[in-house]
Amino acid sequence: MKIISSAKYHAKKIAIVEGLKKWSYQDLLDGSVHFAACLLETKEHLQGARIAFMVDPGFDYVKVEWAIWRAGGIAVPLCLTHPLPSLQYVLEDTAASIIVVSPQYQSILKGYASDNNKRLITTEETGTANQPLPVIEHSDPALILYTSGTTNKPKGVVLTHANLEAQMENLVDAWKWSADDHTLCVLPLHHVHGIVNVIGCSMLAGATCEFIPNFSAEKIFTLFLENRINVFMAVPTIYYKLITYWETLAATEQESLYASLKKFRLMVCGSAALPVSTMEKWERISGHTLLERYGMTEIGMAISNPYDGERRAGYVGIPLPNVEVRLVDEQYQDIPAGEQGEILVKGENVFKEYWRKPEETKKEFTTDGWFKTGDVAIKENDYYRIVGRSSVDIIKSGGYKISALEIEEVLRNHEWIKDCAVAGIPDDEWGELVVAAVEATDGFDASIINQWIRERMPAYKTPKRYLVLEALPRNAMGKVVKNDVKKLFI
Ligand code: MCA
Ligand code: AMP
Repeated sequence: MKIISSAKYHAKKIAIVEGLKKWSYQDLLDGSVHFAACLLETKEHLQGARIAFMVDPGFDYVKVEWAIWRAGGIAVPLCLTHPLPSLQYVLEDTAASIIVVSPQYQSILKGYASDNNKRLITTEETGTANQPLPVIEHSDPALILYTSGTTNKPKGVVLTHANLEAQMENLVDAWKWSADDHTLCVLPLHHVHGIVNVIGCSMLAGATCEFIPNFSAEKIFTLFLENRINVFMAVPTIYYKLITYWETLAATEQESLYASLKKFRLMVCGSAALPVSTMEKWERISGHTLLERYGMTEIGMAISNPYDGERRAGYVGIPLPNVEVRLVDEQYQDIPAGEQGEILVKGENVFKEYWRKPEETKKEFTTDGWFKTGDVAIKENDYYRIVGRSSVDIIKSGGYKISALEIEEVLRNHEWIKDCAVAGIPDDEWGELVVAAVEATDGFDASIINQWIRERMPAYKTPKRYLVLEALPRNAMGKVVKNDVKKLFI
């Protein structure tokens, strides 16, 4: 694993910072060897066993992730804010045999683990240092991440070590990461953006990655003012929230921030469309032109504005080196220049398969091996611009991908709801807001429904607005017309 050889090369450098605590790459190497021994017990190789982990961002997270890899397991990061049923879905779908938790999450999963015969261990446990570690092949699966799609339940995306290395190396080269960089991680660590772009790239480059436990505009600006951090990556909603907070500051504080932000080497935005207004405002307050890029759980990053050349507002840029991109029509034929088409992607960065879903995997690739992203783009003067998605059932809100069908499925279980249609509507802050139109029975109460669905789904997946209808708009085939549902809310 290149990330391990790079850590050995940078052994004395500071890898991780959490508040006043600091760890070197040597600490990470030692910590992950000990924890790998603990995972292995008497085994020589985990042989691709799925190891789920619910660990706070920081040293322990990276230690556990590397330990799973070094012991030959597949890492399955769990979302720290998901309710038990969502965690259970991932644990059951992957058939994870071991669950690793930060001590404070033990109580959430203890009952589940003992009822289901799973080994539950905390990050505090440790094994012996001299246990030999297995040889890890490039083609071995390394990570399973869950992503919502056009099916109602999320699918597990299997990424191999080769996929992850290709994704990281492409970005380290394209964005000129170096061992002198110091980044701040504020993103959740069950998605590619935080795992690969922030932690993976900084670790591969021998840079320093600083962590805060959760998003706080105030805390982020306080750290920026200390002039250590020079690389930052976030979703558009985060830049929007930072701008909103900046607007509440006194002029002197705004000036100090400008002076600190101006010194950054790189600021990147992605995971959802960056509104031109957000990009322009950020440039005014920081003196920085955000670098927007386009990616997906299944492929990592594919298209990026250039590090050195023009960063064009409203565009995601040009394909990264080593990533092939095509725009095609509905028959998967190349479209004429200047027309819109679905983005197809090929390269070592592209995932291996959906976990235990061979049919779904096959459906998402063309017969000659191109991955169908479902995103529609147009190429103008060599730069790609994302114009939409081929499925109205996929919503992107706060940088999270949300399946409208998954929420509808849950809503339909409530006795007050005869039928429903969930859609995303444009919103400056969140990108899209999740809304639901429902055919309701007497007694329907939106606030009770909201509470009810929150107990079953993470808060960000719950509809923010409901519209009570007698009948949903349908086409001649009796199917609900989602675009008409969206119009009802705008
Ligand atoms: C939260 N709230 C929302 C949403 N999310 N309201 C509307 N729409 C939403 N999407 C509400 C909550 O219900 C709550 O309301 C209030 O906002 C605060 O919620 P909280 O979760 O505390 O929000 P936050 O802490 O302010 O977090 C916002 C966030 C977070 C920092 C933007 O959503 C985030 O970290 N997003 C990043 C996701 C990400 O990394 N995606 C990358 C995946 P109330 O108070 O009423 O309860 S995509 C990817 O990896 C690909 C490969 C790529 O291209 O990068
Ligand atoms: P996920 O499956 O959570 O990894 O989300 C991937 C999806 O996010 C892509 O298929 C796009 O729809 C969207 N996305 C990522 N980056 C951008 C961007 N810069 N502009 C528009 N959409 C984006």
